[in-house]
Amino acid sequence: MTAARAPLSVAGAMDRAVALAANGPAYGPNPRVGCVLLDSAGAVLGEGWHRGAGTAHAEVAAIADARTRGADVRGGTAVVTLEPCAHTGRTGPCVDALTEAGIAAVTYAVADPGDSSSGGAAVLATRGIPAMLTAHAGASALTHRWLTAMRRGRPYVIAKWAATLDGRMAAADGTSVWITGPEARDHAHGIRAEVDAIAVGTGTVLVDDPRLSARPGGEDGPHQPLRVVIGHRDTSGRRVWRDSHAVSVPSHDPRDVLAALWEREVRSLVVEGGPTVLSAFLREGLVDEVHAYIAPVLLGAGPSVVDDLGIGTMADALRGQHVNLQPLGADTLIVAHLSRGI
Ligand code: AOF
Ligand code: ZN
Repeated sequence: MTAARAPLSVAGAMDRAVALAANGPAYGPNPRVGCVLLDSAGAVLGEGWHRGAGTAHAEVAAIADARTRGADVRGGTAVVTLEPCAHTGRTGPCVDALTEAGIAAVTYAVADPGDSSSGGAAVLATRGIPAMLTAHAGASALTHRWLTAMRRGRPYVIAKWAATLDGRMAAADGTSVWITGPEARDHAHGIRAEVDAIAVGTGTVLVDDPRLSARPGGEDGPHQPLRVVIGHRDTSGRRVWRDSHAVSVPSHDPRDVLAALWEREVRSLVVEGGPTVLSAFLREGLVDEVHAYIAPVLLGAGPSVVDDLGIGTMADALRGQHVNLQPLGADTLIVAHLSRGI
């Protein structure tokens, strides 16, 4: 027998919906969404979250959960982290599922920015179901990358590098392995496992022959990002091409890269180097987030992480905001947002 849970306020249910949403995958074309269905006394009737593109949306999952519990959701309130969708995509409109289930009111935390999917709250209102937007910091944080991508019409871009204290990515002789330690490298693999694609230039492929796989904890994870090689040089036979989950974009214009990836439903991208590719994205203002893994190492010579960005004076410097520091073994990860986008 399960113990009866204490009734939830709508705010408490939203906290719960955010926690449920976090169970979904961070990668993929769809956002992470969670939903809790409450009766008028605040008892939980059903809960659900979105498990990725092609699967049930959170609202439909919560209605199905209520059904398996034998709960009657008619007259209930749906508390959902994203505005219910009004479109038929891979699945049907959630506004219809909620209406047919007899839900009487909806509270959501983030408006849907999609061209076809948005407008759900207005549709519900015309059906006599009030749908109220109540912002929630956790829901915004969970959807930040996806929302930025949707609003910009291009993948969310993370520029990642590992460097010495003096900003160098390799020694004068070109050796670059093991600048940072195992904790930093493992963390970077965790980030790879959360995104849709990883890009490097042909130079990096030719010099380092990277696998570009996501190996959190040292093992290939269940989700592998698309491997992207930017540039014109021939890299055939290298490890990136070991299977078909890789693509070449023969251009030096980052906009071409982002357009090609958007077509493939890539919504998040990590750009890992080398300096030419990183600099091109930075110069064009196409980096949303920088992940700099800094090792307590000095080289004094060797290539810098980025080349000339066309910045001649301090007033034009690119400045990070919302900076976060994370110690990783002997190294430090600095995360800085270059644009908020939303
Ligand atoms: C919701 N609840 O759980 C999700 C929503 O291709 P589809 O049918 O999966 O639709 C994807 C779009 O629907 C997605 O881009 C977003 O606008 C919305 N996702 N909506 O009400 C959910 N995942
Ligand atoms: Zn939906």
